[in-house]
Formats: sequence, C-alpha cells, structure tokens
Amino acid sequence: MMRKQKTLRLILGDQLNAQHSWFTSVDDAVTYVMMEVRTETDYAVHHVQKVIGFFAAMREFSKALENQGHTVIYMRINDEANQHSFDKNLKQFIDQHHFTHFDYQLPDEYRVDECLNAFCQTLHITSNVCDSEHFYCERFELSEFFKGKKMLLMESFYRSMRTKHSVLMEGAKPFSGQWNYDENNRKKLPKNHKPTPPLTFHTDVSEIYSELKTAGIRTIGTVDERNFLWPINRKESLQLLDFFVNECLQLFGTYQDAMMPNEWSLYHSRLSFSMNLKLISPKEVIERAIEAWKQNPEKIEFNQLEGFVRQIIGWREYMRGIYWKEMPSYSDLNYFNHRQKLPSWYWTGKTKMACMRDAIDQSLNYAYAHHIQRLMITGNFALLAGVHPDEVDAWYLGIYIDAIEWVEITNTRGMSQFADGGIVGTKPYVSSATYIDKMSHYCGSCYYSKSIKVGERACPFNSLYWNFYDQHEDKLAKNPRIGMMYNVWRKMKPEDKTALLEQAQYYLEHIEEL
Ligand code: FAD
Ligand code: DLZ
Repeated sequence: MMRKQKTLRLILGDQLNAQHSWFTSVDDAVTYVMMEVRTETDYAVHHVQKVIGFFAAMREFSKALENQGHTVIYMRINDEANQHSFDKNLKQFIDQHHFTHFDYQLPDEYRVDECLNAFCQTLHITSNVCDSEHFYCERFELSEFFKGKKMLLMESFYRSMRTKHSVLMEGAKPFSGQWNYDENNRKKLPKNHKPTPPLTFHTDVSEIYSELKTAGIRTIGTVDERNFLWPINRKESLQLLDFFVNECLQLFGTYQDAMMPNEWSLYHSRLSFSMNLKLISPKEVIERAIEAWKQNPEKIEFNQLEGFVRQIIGWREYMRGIYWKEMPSYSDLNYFNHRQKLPSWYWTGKTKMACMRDAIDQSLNYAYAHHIQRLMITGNFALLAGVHPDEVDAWYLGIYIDAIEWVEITNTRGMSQFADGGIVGTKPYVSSATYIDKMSHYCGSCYYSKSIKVGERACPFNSLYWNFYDQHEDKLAKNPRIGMMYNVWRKMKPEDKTALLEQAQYYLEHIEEL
C-alpha cells in the first residue's frame, strides 16, 4: 500500500476563504499553516488598523478551521521560532514535521507569487498551486480579452463580464436596455442631509495591539483597541453586507461621488476589506445586492444597483486583470517623470485645506476614505504637486485597510496618478476647486477661497491645476478628452497665465505650509 502524503497547505493573510474547496472535508494528513511575518508587516508602513485587522481576521480564521476539525499551525508575530518570511518559516515546518507535499493558493501579489514560485523550485518534495476560488476572472483572462487591442477600456470589459456571467441581463441585452447609469448618479449631498450612520463592530483587539508594540512594528494612524470597527470574520462581513443592501444601496449610486465633512462612509459599502481578505466573495456580494433589489424594486432603483455591480464585476476584476497583465514593469512607470516628495502633513492632516484635512484625518482615524476622496482629493493634490508615484503608492499601500498591491497600485499609479500614461484611464483625474465644491461641502469652511486663483487665500488646487496642464502640454495637449482645456489655457491673457504659474510655484515651494 502507498503511504499517504503528509501535506502542508499555506493560507496567506488575504486568503481567508472558508468556501474554498480545500475545506470541504477534514483530512488528518493535511496541516494548514498561517503566519504573522515581518516581510508582510514591513513592506509598507501600514495603518495600525490594517495590521490589526489582518492579524485578527487570520486568528479568527485559524480558530474556525480548528473548530471544524482541521489541523492548523498558527505562528504569531512574537513566536520565538518565527523567522519572519513565508519561505524561511515554510522550510522550517517542512523539515521539522517531515511533510511530503506542499500546496498553496495563487497569491494576489506579484512579490509573494515570485517568492513562493522560487521557494517551490528549492523543494525536494512535491508541490502544487491552485486557484484561490474567489474572483470571477482567472489571472490572465483580461490579458486574453484585450489581446491585440490598443485601448483597454473598462466599459467594454465590464459589458463582457455582465454578458459572460449573466448579471443583470435579459438574454444578450442589458436589463432595461441600458448599460451605464452614470448620468443619473453622482450627485452632491443636500446641505442638511444626515446620512445613515455606519454599522461598525466593537471587537477588543488590545491583545494584538500590545503584541504589535512588543514586536516594534512601525505603524501609522490611530485605533480604538477596545472597539475595533472593521469586520474580522465571515459572520461580521455578512452582517455588513446585509446592512449595506438594507440601508445604503438605495442611495449608493446617487451619492457615490459626494463628500461631506466628518461623514466618513456615507452610502459606501466598506466591504473592500472583507472582500480583499476573501472573507466574502464578489459573487455573493453581487447576488445579495440583486436579491435585495428584486425584493424591493421600489426602494432600490435599478441605477443604484447597476452602479454598485459595476464597481465589483467591473472595476475590481478589471484592476486585477490589469495588474497581472502589466506587472512587474507597472510598478516603475512614471509617465510625467514626477519627482517631488509627499508633504509631511499627509501623515498628520495638519493643513489649512479643508478637503485635504478631512480626507487625511478620516484616513488616519478609520484607515478608510471612499473612492472620490482617494481620487479627487488626496490623489488629485499629489498629482498636481508632481509627487513621485513611488511616494504616492507607499502612502496608499500603507494607509488603507483594504490596500493590497494588486488593487492599490492600479488605482494609484494608474487611475489616480496617470503614471502609466493611459493604460487604466483615458485622461488624468485632476481638478481645480470647482469640481471639489461641486461634489462636496468642504469649501464653505475652508481657510482658502474656492473662487480665488491668485493671492493669499487662493485655493491651491486652482493654480496647481493650470500649472499641471502647462507643465505637461507636450504629453497631454493631443489627448482628445483634454484638448478643450488647452483652448481655454491658450486664450487666457498672458498676465493671468503668468500670475497663475507664479502662484503655483509659490505654493510648490511652500508646500509644507499649505
Ligand atoms: P464601495 O464604494 O462601496 O464600492 C464597492 C466595491 O467596489 C468596493 O468594496 C471595491 O471592492 C469595488 N471597487 C470600487 N471601486 C473600485 C476600484 N476603482 N478598483 C477596484 N475595486 C473597486 N480599493 C481597494 O480595495 N484597495 C486599495 O488599496 C485601493 N486603493 C485605491 C487608491 C486610489 C488612489 C483610488 C482612487 C482608489 C483605490 N481603491 C482601492 C478603489 C476604491 O477606492 C475602494 O475599493 C473603495 O473606496 C473601498 O470602499 P468601499 O468598500 O466602501 O467601496
Ligand atoms: C497585509 C498583511 C499583513 C500586514 N500581514 C500579514 C501577515 O503577517 N501574514 C500574512 O500571511 N499576510 C499578511 N498580510 C497580507 C499579505 O501581505 C498578503 O497575503 C500578500 O500581500 C499576498 O497578496
């Protein structure tokens, strides 16, 4: 009789998928391994809530596996035997416990994928890699879809996903005959509107917090260690999903681009953390949202649902596909050759610009900002200020609870900084105060004036905006989506142009004081 293999299976911190086929039966020849390691806590300076969130969710997941009868090795951050990298610890476990086979799931991050690939080459036992069974698409499906195409348009990818997976379709046509409801969506919040208060959790994470301090892990931001607000297991993630479809979905599309001081989550789902750790799947999120709409179509209009589905089956899958298509060269792209550093107030919120202060403060307090705050406030400013994309990436990769490179870098370097020269976006997302005021209630309380372009109280976004276009005319003037701005710029009086450029220069030289 053949001896049964003794298998070691690695579960990464963002592979907490209880629905994975690995777990359908208990096999006493299989041991699962999870580990808290310095390579992961230190590849960026993370928000304290992010590190705690990952560790708490990993510990919950390992406990749940053990309760189901699975064998788990869980290595904590301060374990004496911890060698603080996946490959070194794995080697140690394999040698110590005489495993005869090693399994892992496809990692979502290029760096970890390379590390585990290389590790398997060194092994004297057999190994196998399988899918993480989370995404709609396979790793290189988008690459195949766009093969031979110059433009990688999200809209065409999104439509093909809707069709392939029969989501909101009537045969071959989109339900209601229309693919895109952006026109109906994206409104400013009425001034006295009180959004639904967010559902938060109250987990005591003081034990993990004190372990992080003992380990000396550098972090940013704050945490209420007795009331950790993020979901850390599948049950809580499903509660958050229920809360979203019952309380927020009906206004999701309408206010998805709106911003309001001191309102940190509005009608957003805050499901990115749960989804990125695979506590819940994109498919079940979409199915739950569709079910809620079907049950109550009067409360949840179709445009709200479509706006939400688009984010997940569209943008989320698209960004992952772009990541695997373009890595590793993507992480070096710097189309505008930007070189500046991020101002130090990105880590303190101490700026007189009300919009920047609010977006940074809430990022430090909650490890969260919604999409338009990331894109049109902090990202917009960094691009206008000519900050090096490496600096911008490091900040975004650290500060947000949901930041994992595949979805962070494509959004930051790609969509927000246009450092990829137009792989993800068709034009840079920059704006003056006009857009910020159109979508928010920040400008009314700001030290700077949204309508002043030059002078002491001039909103920095105004002059930096024109300075950006002036600086990059060679790269942008031919772009059909922005040619119009160059017509306006060229028609401006020379003395007005000079004043704007001088103002921008002054602000760039005094960026720390803004
Ligand atoms: P909702 O507004 O409720 O949207 C629902 C879901 O749609 C999200 O949970 C998310 O899974 C998905 N989604 C929406 N927009 C995008 C998008 N552009 N790309 C991919 N998925 C999307 N998202 C991350 O998950 N991790 C990141 O590190 C990250 N970094 C970003 C950096 C920048 C500069 C920008 C502009 C965007 C970034 N995003 C990132 C995308 C988006 O901002 C977040 O997914 C969203 O804010 C998460 O909050 P939510 O769950 O409340 O989203
Ligand atoms: C983000 C993160 C952190 C902070 N810590 C760990 C860890 O200690 N152990 C672990 O397995 N995963 C962690 N993660 C998530 C990983 O960085 C993630 O699994 C990889 O980036 C692969 O996508």
